[in-house]
Amino acid sequence: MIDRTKSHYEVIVIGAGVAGIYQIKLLSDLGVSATVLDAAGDLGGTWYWNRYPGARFDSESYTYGYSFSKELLNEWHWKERFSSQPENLRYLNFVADKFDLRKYMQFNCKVESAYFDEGNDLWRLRVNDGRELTCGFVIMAVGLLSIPTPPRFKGMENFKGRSFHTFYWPHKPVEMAGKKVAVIGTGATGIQVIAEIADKVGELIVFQRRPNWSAPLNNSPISEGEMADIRSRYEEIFKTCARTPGGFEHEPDRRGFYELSREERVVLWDKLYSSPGFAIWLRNFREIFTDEKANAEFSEYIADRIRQRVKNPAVAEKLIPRDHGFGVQRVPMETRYFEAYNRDNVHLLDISETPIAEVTETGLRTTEREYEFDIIVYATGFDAITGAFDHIDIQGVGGVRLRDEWSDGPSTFLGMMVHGFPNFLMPSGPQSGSASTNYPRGIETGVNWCTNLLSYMWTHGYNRADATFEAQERWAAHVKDMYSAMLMRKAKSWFTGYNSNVPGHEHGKIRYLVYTGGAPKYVGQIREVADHGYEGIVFDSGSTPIRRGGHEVESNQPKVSQ
Ligand code: NA7
Repeated sequence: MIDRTKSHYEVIVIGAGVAGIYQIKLLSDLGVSATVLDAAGDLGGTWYWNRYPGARFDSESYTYGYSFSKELLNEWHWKERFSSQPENLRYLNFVADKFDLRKYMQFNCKVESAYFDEGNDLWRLRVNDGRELTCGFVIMAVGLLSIPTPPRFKGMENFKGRSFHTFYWPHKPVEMAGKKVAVIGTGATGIQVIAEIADKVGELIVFQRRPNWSAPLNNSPISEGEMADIRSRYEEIFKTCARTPGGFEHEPDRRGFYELSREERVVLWDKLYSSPGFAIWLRNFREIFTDEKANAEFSEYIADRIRQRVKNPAVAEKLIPRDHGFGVQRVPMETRYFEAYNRDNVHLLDISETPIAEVTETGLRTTEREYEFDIIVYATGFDAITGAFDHIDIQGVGGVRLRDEWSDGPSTFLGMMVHGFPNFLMPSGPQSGSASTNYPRGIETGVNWCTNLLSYMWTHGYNRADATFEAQERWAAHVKDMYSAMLMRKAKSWFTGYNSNVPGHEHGKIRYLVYTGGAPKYVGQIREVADHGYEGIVFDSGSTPIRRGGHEVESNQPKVSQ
């Protein structure tokens, strides 16, 4: 007989970042016996780890905060339109303390394996401190970009100076004045860090393999008066986010690209170039995402902007991407990034011409020559979206390993469940809406849906929920189908599963990692599944009552609105 009353917890949440904090808030509201495990020394996820100079939102701060509590919205003052890492971490701590959530969290707890005990409908989790913890449900709030991927250069261990991946930027300030610094990588992270440190270091050499399209963030402070105005409009702001594809305030320009003259298009683009945040990407014509010719014309417009900002024409040309158009990869937003290359102490090295051959004791050697450095910064990205799953030995029914199931790319039901892995929920899993949306907007949707599913199970006395193979196949096919209209399907980017530092993730074989149909469509579909009694999920009943905070109680839980 199934006896879950002997489990340590009803629910274990893995990850104390943006999703895990909200998830434990809802579980604590329901009085469920639950804990959050995180490998880090404290809460915050992405905002705990990424302490590199220049780390900040590209989302408008007031669209990034949680929307679930009016009181919280009224209490928190976002100081900048695009808030920086220290402030973001303060915010998450403020939320955890305000709702007294820290008591549910266990830090320095790295989950090494999770195994589904079929006889008991229990998950058995092995933690790095030697404990085995059991629970009825596992909720994977592991983040999208939480497994950093340093390069695999020969001799990396020999370097005598300081070197780190941006994710592991030291907690104590790094002395940079007068230092010779190398930055490897020019994605969103590299672009933020380069722009921020250019005038603070002795010498900076940027090792660029491929440039990225990038445009001004146009950040500004938020005064008390402006914050009061934002507070009065929160409801409207979140409504706007809910109806836009990316979950931002930015809505696409619905005029047809080809209905306007070139001059009229440029009027819009001039305006967008000086507008804040992702406007340049998401308020643009929709054809930018789907039509090669429209995309090429706009990319050339941005290329001219780069040429105007970079004094040395040869350097400017190197900063202009040739292998992809604007916006088919995630667009990094920048603050005086291109101007950094006008400084005498900043040099751009094209390592597509002269690749890095090895790391030496004193610096880096390319195929051309050797360079000496005090500090080497690896801004080389992440094993995105599935990496955090692959790093835990997850075994479902019949001992099947999730990492084996996903070796050629993930297949999920709604991005939140995997067939053969019962009671295993992913509020921001691969193929979910969260992965391609303003993250907190996405995870609120995912966490609400997962919590409602749990409440439904508790109400009906179900012990086990598993997505059917057919439902999963349909979802995975739908996700793949959504990619077909998008230019991004061809991109060498983490959205398509590319990462040159992870074996098997080389360019050429697409992984359908994110839901590209837009947030409203995604929310509509997951809501429909719930409204139809969770069609596509098979439930099993057992005789054991559900554990709440150590008590066995009957359940009739209220729903969280989707
Ligand atoms: P990205 O966007 O994956 O960028 C990684 C960068 O590092 C990119 O320019 C890569 O060049 C470069 N890279 C990676 N490995 C190497 C090696 N081995 N040698 C040289 N250059 C390398 O990661 P980010 O951290 O910048 O951004 C990730 C997300 O975080 C971002 O989209 C935001 O959502 C937040 P490549 O393009 O592979 O030639």
